[in-house]
Amino acid sequence: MNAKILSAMIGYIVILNCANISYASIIDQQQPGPRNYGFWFEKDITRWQEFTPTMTVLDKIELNITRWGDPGNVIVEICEQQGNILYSQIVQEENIPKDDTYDYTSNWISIDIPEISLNINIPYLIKVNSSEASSTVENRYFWGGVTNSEYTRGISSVENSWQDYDFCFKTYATPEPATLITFGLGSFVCLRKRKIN
Ligand SMILES: [Ca+2]
Repeated sequence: MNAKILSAMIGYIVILNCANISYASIIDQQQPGPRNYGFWFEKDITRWQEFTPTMTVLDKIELNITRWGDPGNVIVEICEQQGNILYSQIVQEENIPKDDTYDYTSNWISIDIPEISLNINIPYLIKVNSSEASSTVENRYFWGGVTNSEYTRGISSVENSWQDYDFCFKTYATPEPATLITFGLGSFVCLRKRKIN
């Protein structure tokens, strides 16, 4: 048997077997920073960042958050543009590192999402607010972001006054096994055709 065909067949079998295991998710959309400005949020002040996925299975997001004092828990939502909430999670205050120095030290907080399906090339929103009103500046959350951001697949909630600002975020998606199987079959057929020709 031709070595190329044999190796393609082995690759095909490996890919088929891989379809039965779970894949590590990879970053789809992001404004990774570094943060150079942030906006505070509280119970009645919600901030949002728009993103437009290129992959369908969203399974994690990360947000760049600064916490001063004890501002309550963070409420994170993934929403459709029309407002429908696809997913909502409360992140407990104690799971968000505190900036004791009040110098806007920020951290990436990670929110695992039980896989939800998104439509590619359709914009969605990540919305953030908190469970408590921020009565003093010493007890407040800030979502870090970037001025003159080059992320072009979405705008932020402060777009009207801060054009080209985007909040720092990362969306993670799981590659779909079907895509890999199709790729595997395609490679096999291509190599076979090459041999026949
Ligand atoms: Ca943008």
